[in-house]
Amino acid sequence: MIHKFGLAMAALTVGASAFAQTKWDLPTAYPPTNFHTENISQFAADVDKATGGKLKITVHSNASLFKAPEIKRAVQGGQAQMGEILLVNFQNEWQVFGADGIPFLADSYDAAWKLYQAQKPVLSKKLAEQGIMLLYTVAWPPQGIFVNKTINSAADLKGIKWRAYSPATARIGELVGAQPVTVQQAELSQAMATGVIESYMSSGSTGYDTKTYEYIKNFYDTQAWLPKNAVLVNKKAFDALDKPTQDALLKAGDEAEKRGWELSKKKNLEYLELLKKNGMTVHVPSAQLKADMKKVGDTMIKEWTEKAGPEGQAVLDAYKKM
Ligand code: PCA
Repeated sequence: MIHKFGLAMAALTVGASAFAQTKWDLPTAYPPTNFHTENISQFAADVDKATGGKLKITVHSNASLFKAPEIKRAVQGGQAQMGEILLVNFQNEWQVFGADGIPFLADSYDAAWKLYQAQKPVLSKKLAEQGIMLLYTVAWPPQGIFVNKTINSAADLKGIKWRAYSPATARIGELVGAQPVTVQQAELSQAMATGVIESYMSSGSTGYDTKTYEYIKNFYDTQAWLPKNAVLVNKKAFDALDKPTQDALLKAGDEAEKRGWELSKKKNLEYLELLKKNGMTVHVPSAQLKADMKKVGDTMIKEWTEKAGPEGQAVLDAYKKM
C-alpha cells in the first residue's frame, strides 16, 4: 500500500511539474489605454504564447498594485517580479536616472534613442547592483506645456500652480517662478478638477489620457525632452526560470522595445490631433517662450552635471559622440 501510494505521489509530482506555471505580477502606473500599457499587455501576451502558457504575467495598470514611486522598490524586493517605472522619478537616488529629464538635452526621438544608448550600460549596471534587470525602455512623446491661459514667455507662468511628476519638472517650475506640486499621473485628473494645479509639462499622451482638455485649453508644443519608462525584472525571479522561458522573455522584451518606440512616435501626432478635436489649442511656442525655456534647460544641465559628477559626464560625452 505504502509503495503504491509513493508511486502515485511521484506521478502527481511529475504531472504537476510538466504543467508548472509561473505567475508574475507587473505593476504599472498608467491607465490600460495608455500606449505604454498596451505595449506591455502585448508583451505579456507574447510571453504567454512563446512559453505555451508557462509564464503568466499579470499587468496591473493605473497604479492599482503599487503607486508610481513604489514600483522600483517592489521589483527590487521581489514583491513584484516585474514592474514599469518612469526613470526620471528616481533622479534623487542617482542622477543618471534623470538624464532624460533635462530640457533640450535630447529633444527628438533620434536624440532620445542616442541618449538611451549612452545611458544604457551604466543604467543596467546600477540596476543590476540592486538585483534588478533592465528589460527595455520606451520614450514618452516630447514634453510641452499645458496651461489654463495663453502665454508668451516664461514670465507668464509666475505664481501659477504647476504640477510636477519628477524632481526635474519641479525644478523647472521653480526656475520659471511657478508653484510646483508633485502629482503622479493617476491623480492628475482629480488635481485639475479640484483646482490644485493650473499647468504642467508632459506629453500629448498624458494630456489625452487624463482628459486635460476638460480643464486646460492650451498646449505649447515645446518638444523639450522625452523621458523614458523602463520595464524591470527582479533578477532572482528571472534566474529561477528555465532557459527557454528566459529566452522567450528577453526576446519579447526586445520586440516590445522596438514596437514601443515606434508606437510613441506614431501616436504623438495622433494625440495632438485628439487634443485639438477635444477643444484644446496646440500652440507653436513664441520665440521668447522658447528662449526662456532654453535658458531653464541651460541652468538644469549645469546643475545636473555638477551633481552627477564624472559618471554623468561620461554619459554626456558618450551621447555627444553618437
Ligand atoms: N507622461 C507622464 C510622464 C511623462 C509623460 O509624458 C506624466 O505626465 O506623468
